[in-house]
Amino acid sequence: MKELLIATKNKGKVRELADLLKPFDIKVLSLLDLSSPPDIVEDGETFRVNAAKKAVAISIYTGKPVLGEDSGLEVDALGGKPGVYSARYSDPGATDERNNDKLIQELSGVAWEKRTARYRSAIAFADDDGLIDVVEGSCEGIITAERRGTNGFGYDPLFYIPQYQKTFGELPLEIKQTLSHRAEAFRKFLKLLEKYLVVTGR
Ligand code: ITT
Repeated sequence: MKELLIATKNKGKVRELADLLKPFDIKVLSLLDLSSPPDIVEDGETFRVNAAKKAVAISIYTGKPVLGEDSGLEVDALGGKPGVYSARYSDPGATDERNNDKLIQELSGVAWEKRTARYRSAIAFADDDGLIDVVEGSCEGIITAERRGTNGFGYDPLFYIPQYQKTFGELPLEIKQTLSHRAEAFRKFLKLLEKYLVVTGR
């Protein structure tokens, strides 16, 4: 397999997934490289369903093997919100900036020990024969009261990793790539990919 298409328009995801795929001899493309990819309605109730929708829709459209990823943040004090709505938490046209402002506001006054949260990622793999499988990863953290650091994307400046006493906004990409929800799902995806390459002979 010479090419893997990643069914996302999120530059932060493309950067991390392309970096994880660097050791392999695979050209990485994303929806940012296609001129008018179809819109995918992310109306699934789980990360798994939305990831599968992305992978299958883009695989049907291109006829290529596709990785679809759906992810988000579950905050315990908010009953698991924003969850599958993480990208559009503040409003339908949300930005990372406004999403972070809303999260800070919703958690104002909540004690440190009650600010527990986790990122979740589901990675789906599909080709022109349909869905191959979906795998998942998660990463535990604590939501800070203020932004710290400018690395990463999304909620990273607010996502504190106790082991390092730093947020993903402060930690370098190399560390995030060993700990993150996406990295964990990606390690499972690699096993699917290995099997796929053997079975299909691509
Ligand atoms: P695509 O659907 O095109 O992949 P998206 O940004 O809409 O892009 P999702 O629907 O999966 O992707 O939403 C994921 C949101 O969850 C993302 O926009 C961030 O706000 C948040 N998120 C997920 N993983 C994250 C990470 O590693 N760091 C920070 N925020 C993350």
